[in-house]
Amino acid sequence: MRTQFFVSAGLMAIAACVPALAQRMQEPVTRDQYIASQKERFTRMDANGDGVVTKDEISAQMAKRMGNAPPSEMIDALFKRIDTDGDGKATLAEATAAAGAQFDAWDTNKDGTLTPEERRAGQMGMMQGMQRPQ
Ligand SMILES: [Ca+2]
Ligand SMILES: [Ca+2]
Repeated sequence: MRTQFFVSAGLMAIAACVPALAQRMQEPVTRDQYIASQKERFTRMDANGDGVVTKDEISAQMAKRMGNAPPSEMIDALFKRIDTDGDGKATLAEATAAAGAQFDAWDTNKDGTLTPEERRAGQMGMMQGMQRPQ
């Protein structure tokens, strides 16, 4: 009886500690919310704050998040998605447009919100697209 009490108290403590981020991922996001979150991400990646994100900055940001730098093909593929005019610089305007296009592609039932399932499916599709040989 006593043991059971401690177990459930422990579970409650864990539930209380679940990061807010994980909580956010559980909820559907609107197009505006999605674009706003991608803008935030862009700002974080723009390490020197010049309003332009380069491949090096993306690589550095991903290395920070994943512990090691991803392969350069992955960076190239990611970068190409944002740098639509191909001048080697990803601007906030390009990132915003890319986020909108990504939302539209991932919102498969076109209800204007992206559910965690739609997001996961979209990310899976993106990963597969990156791994596909040219
Ligand atoms: Ca560009
Ligand atoms: Ca949807």
